[in-house]
Amino acid sequence: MFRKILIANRGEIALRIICACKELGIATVAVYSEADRNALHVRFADEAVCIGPPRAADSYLNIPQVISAAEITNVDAIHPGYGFLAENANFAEVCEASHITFLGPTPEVIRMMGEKDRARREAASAGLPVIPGTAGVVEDEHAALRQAKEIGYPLMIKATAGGGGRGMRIVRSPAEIAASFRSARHEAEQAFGVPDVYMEKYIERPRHIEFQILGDRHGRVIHLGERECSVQRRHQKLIEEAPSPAVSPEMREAMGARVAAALEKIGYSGAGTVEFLRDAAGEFYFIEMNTRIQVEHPVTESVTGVDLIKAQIRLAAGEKLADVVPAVVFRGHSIECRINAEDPETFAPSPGRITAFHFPGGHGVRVDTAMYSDAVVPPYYDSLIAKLIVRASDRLEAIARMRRALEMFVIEGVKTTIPLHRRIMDDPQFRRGDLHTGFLDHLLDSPRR
Ligand code: MV4
Repeated sequence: MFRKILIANRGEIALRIICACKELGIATVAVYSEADRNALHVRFADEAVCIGPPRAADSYLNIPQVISAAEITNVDAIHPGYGFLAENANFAEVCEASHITFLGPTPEVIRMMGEKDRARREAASAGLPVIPGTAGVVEDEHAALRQAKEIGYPLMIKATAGGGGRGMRIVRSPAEIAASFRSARHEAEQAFGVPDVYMEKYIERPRHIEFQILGDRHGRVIHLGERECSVQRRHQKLIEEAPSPAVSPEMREAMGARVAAALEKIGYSGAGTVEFLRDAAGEFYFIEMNTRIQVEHPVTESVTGVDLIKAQIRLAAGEKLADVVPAVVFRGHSIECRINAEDPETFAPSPGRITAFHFPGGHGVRVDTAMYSDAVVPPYYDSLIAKLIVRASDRLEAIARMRRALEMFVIEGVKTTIPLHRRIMDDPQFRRGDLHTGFLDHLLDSPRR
């Protein structure tokens, strides 16, 4: 087992990883930017190293600085958390070259999944259903028009380097193809430095459902069920839950087994998430894979009882899945609300000093946060300040528990998305579990009762 782990992250996820390390008896090293001197991850780690100025590019994303901190403190592994360096294949390679274990899959698998059209091909050849589309990159406008005819309309143009919805276009007729192809390529080039795009049939009003998986270093992969992540705005999730209201136990076992078998073929190790769109007919289609621990992992922990971060660390140390996760049993329902320091109407970031902070507790309530009264939310990073997670015996009890927990969450000094979450918990469509990726846009457009 590792003696000491460096956590290349900040905020609630850095604290979450420190919790797991403490329980495993592993020493921790925090890294921090000048804006995070008074942060809780610095206080609760055994050691802390300042790695640069506030801007992420100068600190949390600065690979030489992170590796230097790891070498000075003599750690044997680095946990990247989510965001920052978590899906950076070059960083994983530098870790390997420095004889430091990167707590994630191999650089090859990270790279494979980062190229979205390649990920799609690999998923298909490993036996996962994919959306009908092009075999690879679309070379020019003429090829686009020709291949669009085979796929049919509406279709979607997507950036191979994609993510976060950038370089994506919906195309509804042949007349739009050329202009959309050009603008998608331009946007992809601007955003990722790679203009390549591919095309898929467009799925109208899908649900976003993702499967959690864990792989050991002995070739075995298991699934831990799915999460429903359809409540999102501009590709930022707001609410996640497990299980999905749309997935039966039979469907969970059938899809989960397929996902695990596919990822065994690919040679996946560590924690990962396989994202699907589910259309109105109930069909699942692979869209992409995330090779990291995700923000919403706690809802899976709540319904399975598995500590995913501890599992991630033990698996990376070479333990077998049969020992780390002897059996997966699903129980009850869990919901997570992401509480952001943002204006709940405009979603404009609201950094500043938190003048009062009281979070709810009681039966079935978990709060993952690195905030406290008098803490400062810096303007340099994402605006997530707390995750409120509830578990209950069924979905309606979980909603009732979330409602009361949101009422008892006090955050003063910055604006937060708590009022929006309260509105969603009271929405009849949400309460019915009748969700799709356009749900929140629709709610925000409709007049308030
Ligand atoms: C799609 C789609 C419909 N049809 N692909 C958005 C981000 C990227 N990861 C994939 N995305 C989508 N791909 C086809 N063929 C609809 C979306 C999509 C979406 C997906 C998941 C969660 C929220 C979304 C919001 C808008 C569009």
